[in-house]
Amino acid sequence: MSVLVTGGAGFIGSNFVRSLLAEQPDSTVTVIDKLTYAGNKQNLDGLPEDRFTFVQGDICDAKLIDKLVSDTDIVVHFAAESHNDNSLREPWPFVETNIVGTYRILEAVRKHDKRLHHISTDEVFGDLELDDPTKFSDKTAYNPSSPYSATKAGSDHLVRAWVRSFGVKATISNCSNNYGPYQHIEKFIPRQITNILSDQKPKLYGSGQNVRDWIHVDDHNDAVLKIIESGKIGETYLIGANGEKGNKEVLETILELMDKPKDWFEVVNDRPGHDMRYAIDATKIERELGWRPKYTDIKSGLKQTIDWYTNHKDWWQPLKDAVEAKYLEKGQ
Ligand code: NAD
Ligand code: TDX
Repeated sequence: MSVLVTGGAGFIGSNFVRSLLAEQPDSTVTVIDKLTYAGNKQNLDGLPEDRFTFVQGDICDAKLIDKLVSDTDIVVHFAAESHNDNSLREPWPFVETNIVGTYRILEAVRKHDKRLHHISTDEVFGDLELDDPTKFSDKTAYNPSSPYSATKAGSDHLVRAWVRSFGVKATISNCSNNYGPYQHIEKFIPRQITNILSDQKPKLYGSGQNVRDWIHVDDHNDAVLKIIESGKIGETYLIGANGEKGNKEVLETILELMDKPKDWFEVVNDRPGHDMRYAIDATKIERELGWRPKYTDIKSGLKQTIDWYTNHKDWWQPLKDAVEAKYLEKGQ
């Protein structure tokens, strides 16, 4: 099987490429990645040269995408602008990459009759109240809040329309918040770990009550592999690991694991329009595809992630000052 992975130099995509090449010895992978600020070719170091090709390019480039798609069996589409805070500062790259880029992929898979798996997020459903007993399922109505989640919602709608109108062979997955190695340090968990490693206080938005449903990146990618193997065309699968935790609680666990006092953090300006809570009901993928998360204890997953950032200072230290300067402009 030859697999075209878009956005494979980013956090989830690079972990996916490593898992795929290890678990499916007959597979070959081509990554197309623009190498935006979020992509890093080093994330793909050490992969077998005879089974792996890297192409630097933009998913909005119709000619390039047409050629790459024609040469592959399946496209796994991770490429996106992925950070909510950036989408509040400058929405255009989100519209361009997440919507126009997905359109280009869809037109190419339609022309060449190739299988597509589209990676999306639980944020397309909006948010839940803290005390709401329901969770998101594939029947939940879309109600995105930020420019990021609105453009991801738009991309999901395009995929469904291409399935129904043109018979494109696509599946979609909407996953909850990932954590693990190679996550950009602009995101919550690595930002706080690298703050502590730099002797700076962690930064909590607003009340810290907001809840995210955490999943280890390897569990997300195992689920994606299952969908590629046995997912039903046209279906949407929600991926989550029952990992609901308040931001303050996650931060306190990180502080404890890094031998800092529980209250060694600063409260900073809240994110405008900040979603309160996400929660995934993953029974469909568990029941229909037999997927189960392996990291059921977030504390041990966080410990592994802290160890990774502690041992990979060369990877993140060159980025740290610029990331923090950008947050400081907004009092965050
Ligand atoms: P990331 O920002 O770490 O990586 C995105 C990658 O896409 C980068 O390598 C970047 O260079 C590349 N890219 C951006 N624009 C591109 C373009 N126009 N052409 C080609 N490449 C481009 O993001 P991530 O956290 O790894 O997220 C990957 C996917 O998973 C996204 O679609 C995101 O919406 C989705 N997702 C993420 C999470 C999460 O918690 N991080 C949860 C659910 C879903
Ligand atoms: O410094 C911070 N302090 C803080 O309290 C940062 C960066 C974030 N937060 C809060 C905001 C959120 O409630 O932590 C929570 C997680 O924030 P992010 O890591 O920015 O993630 P989120 O906005 O929830 O979105 C993530 O999960 C869904 C990914 O970035 C998306 O790509 C994915 O779709």
